[in-house]
Amino acid sequence: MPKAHSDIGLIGLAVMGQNLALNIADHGFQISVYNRTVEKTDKFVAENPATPGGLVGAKTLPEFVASLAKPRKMIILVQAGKATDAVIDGLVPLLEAGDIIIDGGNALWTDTIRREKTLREKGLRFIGSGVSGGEEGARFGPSLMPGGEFNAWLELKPIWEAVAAKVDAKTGRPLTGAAPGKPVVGGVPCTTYIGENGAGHYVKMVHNGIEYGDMQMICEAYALMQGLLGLKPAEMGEIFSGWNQGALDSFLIEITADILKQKDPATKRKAFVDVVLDTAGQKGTGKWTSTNALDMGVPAPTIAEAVFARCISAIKDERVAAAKILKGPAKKYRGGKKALVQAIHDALYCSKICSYAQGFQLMRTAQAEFGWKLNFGEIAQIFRGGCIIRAAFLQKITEAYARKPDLANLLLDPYFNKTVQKAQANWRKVVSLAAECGVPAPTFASALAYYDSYRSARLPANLLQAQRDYFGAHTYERVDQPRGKFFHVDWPEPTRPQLPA
Ligand code: NBP
Repeated sequence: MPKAHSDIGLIGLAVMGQNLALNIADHGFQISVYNRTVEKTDKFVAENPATPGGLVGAKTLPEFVASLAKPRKMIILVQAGKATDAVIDGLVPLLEAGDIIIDGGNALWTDTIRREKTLREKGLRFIGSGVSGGEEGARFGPSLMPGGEFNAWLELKPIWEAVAAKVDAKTGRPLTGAAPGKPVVGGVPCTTYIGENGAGHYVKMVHNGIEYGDMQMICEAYALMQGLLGLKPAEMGEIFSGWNQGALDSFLIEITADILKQKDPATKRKAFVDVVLDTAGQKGTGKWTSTNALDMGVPAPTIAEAVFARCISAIKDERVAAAKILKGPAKKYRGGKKALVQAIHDALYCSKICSYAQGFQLMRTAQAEFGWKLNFGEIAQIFRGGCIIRAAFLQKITEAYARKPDLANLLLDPYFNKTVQKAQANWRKVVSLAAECGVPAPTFASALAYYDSYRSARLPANLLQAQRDYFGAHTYERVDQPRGKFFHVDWPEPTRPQLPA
């Protein structure tokens, strides 16, 4: 017998909405669903008649709102931006004080701050929740990053904890159900309260920026094995499978191994990866992360490099034309395979540490900027399952923040410090070889420059500031005077070319 009122509702029945609704219903919650195009709702409900919690289809927004238990909880999973505002505008006149709207889309965190404030002024509660893991995650356990009013989170918590991915409390390894699609019993849910207003969507954005970095770094490892050693995809697939048993154990390494071993379904002979066109798109969250890093003045060059790598991949025709004109070095790698494969592994791991250090620096600065109180150990913990960047390595980040919750930079933690020290010779060798042999490795090189800059007590910015003082009277501080005291030199007028009389 269906309940008179559903436990929760969901608006937006595209791929994410359908999967999350089924996940929620699998956990015994009755869920009302609504979609702007009514046929999608009818089809979805008809195709899924027997979920444990039950699906209730609503043809109109008033019908949808009336079907929910009070205080009403409703998830929006529509296209981020204008569509989200349109849905909120449609809902507001139908709601009562205390009702909770949850935006699970990839919203820009400043939009979430704006929406939370506007709705709070109307007596409504708003949660902006990052939902990570794509459609598979939404269906069988995503990583969920909710931000908003804390008491609204407490009401959502039982549902969010039930549907989130679960990991083993000790090892941090993702847990799976007894059979495919069966809910996981026990384990730690990959969700936690992130902070007020836009905090959840901010953390989701940085998560995506980190994901851009991880993906590009893996591509560089592949390009180096191919370019320096001439390895074939299947052999690289085996190497990645081996790496997946160690420090690099992660979802992205695992799928990379599978992809490299895959044959082209069309020709059945060629490696699949060899027939895929080398142009990649970018949907915005990587760009948002990089733009925000620039806005806040936080160095996150490796994440930005990963976005630029996609941009340069996208200008395929230009690259093909340039390849005929611009020549690279003649040098070839002549050393052994095993040692270089290990060096590439180490370069990947060190670069990954730097990329995560940058992502966590961003969140650290944002919490001061936006008045949030973020728990970085918990954030790393909820990335361990459900999401694309899930990795054994995240356990090390959680441990680092447990040792020192106010850690200034991940690189300063003893584990990461020692790891990089041990592996840096290999990292440097790989970046040098890449440059000498002309194989582009932008994130590896950028991460190494970040590491060397961060560990430099003195950078050449002294000269830079002197230049700024020369041409723009920007002033400079002195090494022998307290910080905050500014000086200026009356520089001579720069010599200008004499115009003929
Ligand atoms: P889309 O982002 O493709 O959005 C399609 C949905 O938005 C449909 O239900 C559509 O209704 C609805 N919609 C639009 Br478009 N304009 C609307 C409007 N003005 N009023 C009401 N509904 C409107 O769906 P998705 O890929 O499932 O993603 C949903 C959200 O989840 C997005 O914010 C996305 O960024 C985020 N996300 C996606 C993924 C992923 O892997 N796809 C992962 C993580 C997060 P219609 O059927 O009537 O056109």
